Parts: sequence; structure tokens; C-alpha cells
Amino acid sequence: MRASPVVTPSLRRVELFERIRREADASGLTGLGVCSVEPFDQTRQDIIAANSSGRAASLTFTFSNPERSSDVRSSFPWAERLVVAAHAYLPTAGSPGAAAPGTGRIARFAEDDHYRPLRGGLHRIGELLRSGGHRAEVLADDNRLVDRAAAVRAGVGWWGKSTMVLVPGAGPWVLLGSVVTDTLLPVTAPMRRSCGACDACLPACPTGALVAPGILDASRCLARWAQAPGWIPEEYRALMGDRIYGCDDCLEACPPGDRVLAAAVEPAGRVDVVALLGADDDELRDRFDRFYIPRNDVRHLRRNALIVAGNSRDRAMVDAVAPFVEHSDPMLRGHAAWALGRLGGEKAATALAVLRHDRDPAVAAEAAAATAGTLG
Ligand code: B12
Ligand code: SF4
Ligand code: SF4
Repeated sequence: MRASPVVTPSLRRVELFERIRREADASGLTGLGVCSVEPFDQTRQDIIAANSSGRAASLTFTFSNPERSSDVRSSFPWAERLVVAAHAYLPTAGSPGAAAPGTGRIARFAEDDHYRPLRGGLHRIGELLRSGGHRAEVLADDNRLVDRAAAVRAGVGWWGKSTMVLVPGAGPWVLLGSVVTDTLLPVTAPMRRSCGACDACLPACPTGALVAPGILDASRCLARWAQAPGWIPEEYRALMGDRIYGCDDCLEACPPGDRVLAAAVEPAGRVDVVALLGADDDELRDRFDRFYIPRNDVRHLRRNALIVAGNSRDRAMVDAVAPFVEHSDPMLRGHAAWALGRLGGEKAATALAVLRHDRDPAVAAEAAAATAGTLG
């Protein structure tokens, strides 16, 4: 009788890791790493500092409970390792290209559901672990883990000065996620890479939201404003340009992403602003259900579209904007007033006149300020 080979538990874990790597490759995931679940102390401190300084801009997500989001064991007491992976979305995302008349832009990560292939790959890794008798939970864009902290610790990428995690071969154009497991897989080493002397993303930010290398003031970030509840402050409206959702400027400026960016030229990520303004709630929900929108309330999309219409300076947009002066929602009446002021002309002035004595003082004030624009 032949003796069976002696398989130590650690050898089994190395083999398991290799199987996970093959599954990640087969699922099209980019980069794979494993890290410990020690609390992310520095991240917790950074979140607390961002909350208390106002840099977190009342964001919820991971910010609402720093103790939980920086310590995965507070949600999964059995956790021993995080298997972390990235999905490089540019090859399929395409490009919204230069500003095109009548259209608004969606950031590349959101022009399609690029989280689906990431979550699909992570779920297959989870199944593989479970089939071996281990526990496994997928976390991607979840409030219980800061994905970038896990990716940096696992050596999937390095922290860029834009606060993006950059991955070799893909730069910042990746989405990140993890599988929490109770098996002691071998850990992978963090990357010994940094941005070096480059700081191209800092001046590329249209609002100066990158206040120092690696520090984002979310209260200035256009990606945050596009998904914020309520009125968008006047100072950010012109800066939103043609952005309906998200912002890619600090990613586009990032040299490690240049090569993949240059290859992603298939037109994608442009929406017709007039059609968006004319769409009903169900149509908007169906089409954009992948967006994070406060309370899933599509009024916020209309608000953004009104801003984009105003920024177009295209008077043909007046007909699509003018009906909003009769809207029941003061936020939309107020943003319509601003847009009409930007668009100018007689028709816009006539529509604005309706709002000069609006029952909501904030709307009336917008209309008064905007009227000056239509006369200019
Ligand atoms: C809240 C949130 C936002 C907020 C705030 C972003 C932020 N910087 O925190 C807003 C709405 C603004 C946002 C915008 C975007 N987001 Co977002 N967001 C998140 C979310 C839900 C939580 C992020 C978080 O917890 N931040 C905590 C703070 C403390 O982290 P941080 O700002 O990165 O701070 C670190 C750095 O400052 C670093 N650091 C400190 N000092 C220094 C010094 C130097 C020199 C350096 C290099 C670093 C450094 O240490 C800090 C952590 O300890 C995650 C999903 C998740 N669950 O993790 C996605 C996530 C971060 N977002 C993502 C994406 C794609 C985006 C956008 C690109 C979308 C877009 N195109 O519009 C933009 C990018 C804006 C930017 N430059 O960061 C991806 C990022 C993937 C990647 N490659 O990094 C994530 C990971 C989602 C995912 N699962 O893939 N997002
Ligand atoms: S996403 Fe846009 S606004 Fe936000 S930091 Fe990057 S460039 Fe600035
Ligand atoms: S633009 Fe330069 S400094 Fe900014 S994240 Fe990319 S490599 Fe780093």
C-alpha cells in the first residue's frame, strides 16, 4: 500500500490560495491579495478626523460608524482573512468623449453596472471557500469595510495622492471588493510603490477637493455633490459642467492609467438631457437603478440634469427646463431658475417671471438672481 503524502494544514492553505487565484483569473478579476483582519486603526483615525473637520461632508456609508467599518471582526467575529480583488472596468466601459451638445456625462464606473462582474467573481471565490467547509461573505462597496484600506494591506494596489487605489496595469480604473473568510490563508505583502514625484491629480481637480496629497475634502468633491441630497450650492453648479453623475477628472489625470484610458474609446456614458428631463420616475429608476441616489429619489437626477442644461448655454434647452417652474418641488423650481438664468433670452425670462414671487423664499431668491442673467 502506498503511503499518502503528508499534507500539512499550511500546504493545504497554499493550495487553496492557488485555487482562489485561478478562480479570480477565470472570473476576470485583476490583482488578488490576502490580508489579516487586524483593525484598520489608521483608517479609523482618518475617518474620525474627516468627520470632525467637515471633510466627510455628512457622508454616511463607512463614515457613519468608523469603529465598525475599520474592524471587520465587529461585523464578522469569526473572520481571519480578507481575500481582496479588483475589477478593471475600462476595457468594457468606453468613453463619454468630449462634451457633446444636448448631452450629460456619466463617470465611467457608473455608465454600466461594473460592480456586477466584480461581485460575480467574489461570489465564486466565496463558493469555492464554502465548498471546502469554510465561512465566506462578500463585501464590495459595503458600509462594513473600507475597501481601499483592505486593498492596500493585501498588496492589490497602492494609495495614490488622489486617494484612489492604483493597480498595476489598470491605474485608478478599478473597483474593489473582498471576501471575508475564517480560514487562515497565507497573506500577501503590501506593494512597495507610491506616486513618487507625480502630483498631477491635485491641480486636475476642478474644485480643489484634493486639499493635500492623499486628502480629499468630500465637501468640495463633484462626485459627492452629484449624489448629495438637497440643493447644490451655487458655487459648484457651473463647475459641474456636463456631469450628471460622478466625476473622473482626477482619474483621467493619472499617468498609471494612461494606457488603459487611451484604449477605452468606444462611445459610452452620455445621456440625452432633454430626454432625462422629460422622463417619468419609473423610466429614470429603471434606467439608472445602479446609481447611488439619496432615498432612491430620482428628483436628484433631474436636479443634476437642470444644472447640466444650464451649463450647456444652449437656448434650445429652455423648452425642456421651463416646465420645471411649475414643479411642486421647490428644489427643482430653484435649480430650474438657475438654469434659465444661465440659458438667457426672452423665453427664459418669461418662464423666470413665474418664479419671482414664488411661495418658497429660496426659489424666489434664485429667480431674482437668475433674472439678471437673462437680461445679460
Ligand atoms: C464614501 C465614498 C466616496 C465619497 C468619499 C471618497 C473618499 N475619498 O473617501 C465620494 C462620494 C466623494 C466618492 C467618490 C468617488 N468614489 Co467612492 N467610495 C466611497 C466609499 C463608500 C467609502 C470610502 C471611505 O471609507 N473613505 C474613508 C476615507 C478615510 O478614505 P480616503 O479618503 O481614501 O482616505 C485615505 C487616504 O487619505 C490615505 N492617506 C492619508 N494620508 C495620505 C497621504 C498620502 C501621500 C497618500 C498617498 C494617502 C494618504 O489614508 C486614508 C485612509 O486611512 C467606498 C466603498 C467602501 N466601502 O470602501 C467607495 C470607493 C472608495 N469609491 C470608489 C470610486 C470608484 C469613486 C469615484 C472614482 C467615482 C467617480 N468616478 O465619481 C470617486 C473618486 C473620488 C476620489 N478622488 O476619491 C471606489 C474606489 C476604487 C479605487 N480604485 O480606489 C470605492 C472603493 C468603491 C469600490 N468598492 O470600488 N466615494
Ligand atoms: S472626483 Fe472630481 S471633484 Fe472629486 S476629487 Fe476627483 S477630480 Fe476632484
Ligand atoms: S495622478 Fe500622479 S499623484 Fe495622482 S494618484 Fe495618479 S500617480 Fe498618484
